[in-house]
Amino acid sequence: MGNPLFDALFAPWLNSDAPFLSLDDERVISHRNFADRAARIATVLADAGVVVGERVAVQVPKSPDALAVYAACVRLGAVFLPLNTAYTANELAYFVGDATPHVLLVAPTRAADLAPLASEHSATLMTLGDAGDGSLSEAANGANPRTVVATVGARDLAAILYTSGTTGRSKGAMLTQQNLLSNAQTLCAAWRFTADDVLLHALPIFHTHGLFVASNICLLSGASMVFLPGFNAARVLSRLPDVTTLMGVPTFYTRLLAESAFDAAATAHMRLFVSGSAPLLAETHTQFEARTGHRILERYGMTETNMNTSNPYDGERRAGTVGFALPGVDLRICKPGGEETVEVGEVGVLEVRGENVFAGYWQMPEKTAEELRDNGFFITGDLAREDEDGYVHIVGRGKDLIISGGYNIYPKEVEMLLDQQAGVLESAVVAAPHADFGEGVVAVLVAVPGASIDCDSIAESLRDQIARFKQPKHYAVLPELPRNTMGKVQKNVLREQFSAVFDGA
Ligand code: MCA
Ligand code: AMP
Repeated sequence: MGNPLFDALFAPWLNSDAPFLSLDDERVISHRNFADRAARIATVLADAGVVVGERVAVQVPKSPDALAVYAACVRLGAVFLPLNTAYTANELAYFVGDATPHVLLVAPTRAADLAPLASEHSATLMTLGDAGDGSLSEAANGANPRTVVATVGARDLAAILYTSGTTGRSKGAMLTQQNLLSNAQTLCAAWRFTADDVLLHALPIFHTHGLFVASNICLLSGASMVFLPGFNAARVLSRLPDVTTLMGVPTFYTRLLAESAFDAAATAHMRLFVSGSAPLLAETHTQFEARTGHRILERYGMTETNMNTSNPYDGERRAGTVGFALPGVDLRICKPGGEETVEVGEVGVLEVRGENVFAGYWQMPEKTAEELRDNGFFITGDLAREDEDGYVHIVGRGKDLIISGGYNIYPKEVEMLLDQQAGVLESAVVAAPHADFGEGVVAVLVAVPGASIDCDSIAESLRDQIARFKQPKHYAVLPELPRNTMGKVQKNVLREQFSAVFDGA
């Protein structure tokens, strides 16, 4: 059995002095030193009682140690459960209650706030900061590196990543060792990653994009990373000479294009730019090529599936499309509500099947059954069409989802909070085009008869309840919501009505 992920991602480099992470302060951590740190962290987690299959929930700032916690979990056969650092205590309560992790690892600044939650669910609370601080870090400094590698199978869980649900309840996508490994292998080959590559890593490491797509590919190929704490256009520009590849959400590319120094000369040495997590406007693709001479490679994926499609490395990278199904991924476009496929050129619901597709939602068999068919096809909820050359176009979403700067927001979750606010009878949350984030959140409110609505105090009250990126960036009050004859709110009408609120943003 062994430990497939450990054997492929970590074992080959245990004794390598080649650089792995080059940091913002120009410190460089070798593969050997990273592995050693991960092995010490594994000892601390094992001493805390973490065994195969236990969840380790992690909400910490990006740092080499934070990535080493993932490596430690793989060594232990534990289930890594990363959480967006923007989530509030309120949001964390749900994840911890649902996943019942053995360890809850948080930033030192949040320890006091979250201690009651950890104790309520009998989780061991540990802390990890981004400057070598925190109880986990201190314990790891004094721990021996763990030499044992847990034996797990390809079908065993390696990670749970929560994705928001249409009903407002987040679902934990269970990802197996094989899901992660097969996708990393496929992407490494498709995008030609080798040990000579250096990836500029400016994404967060709590979502699929920065964690699995970016980091797993580098680990598998032996490539190194310039590992920045977050995206800052000037910082990215200054480190560009040190790298060969960049992966980002579309906002990275629009922000880089706003920098006049970002041009053909600055990017002449680059091998590859990859975009995903949200639609890249064809216009951005075209502008990028005109400015730099590079064609961005756009790909498409989901938390539940890792990556499904990609534009070709060789061959035409077609603007406004997500390319073709990756090797090993079966893709079909079905008529809504069934399994009958549409004709070429027609829009339908995209379904995918393959080793990349997750094992189901954590403790939600009904939700799993709704979205994962018995024959292995996963219903993505994205609307797509295939053109005559086989390129897949994502044309919309069947699910009521907003994607802002690459982060997902389910309107229902925000509407449920808005509906509880003083004076609010009902609400509708929609997206409006936003030049920086792609889509921005708009809240449309209707007042209880006779009551008035104070949007500023509502915005204030949402502050501690949901992550900042989910909070409406624009509020409007209407006498009533537009409805169709069935009584359903016509969100398309609202989208149209508020389509210009972020003009100039
Ligand atoms: C920050 N803010 C946001 C966002 N980010 N609001 C909406 N959407 C966002 N994405 C808020 C901040 O809290 C702040 O609010 C204000 O907007 C301005 O923040 P700013 O400093 O401009 O933001 P930033 O720190 O520069 O971050 C923008 C970012 C970041 C770099 C685009 O959001 C980011 O790294 N996004 C990547 C997300 C990602 O990795 N997605 C992959 C998911 P205030 O001023 O009021 O406090 S995985 C996935 O989707 C699938 C599987 C896939 O295919 O990859
Ligand atoms: P997540 O829940 O974070 O896994 O987000 C997955 C969703 O992001 C997909 O279902 C798509 O709606 C969207 N997405 C990811 N990549 C792309 C892309 N290249 N173009 C359009 N939508 C994308």
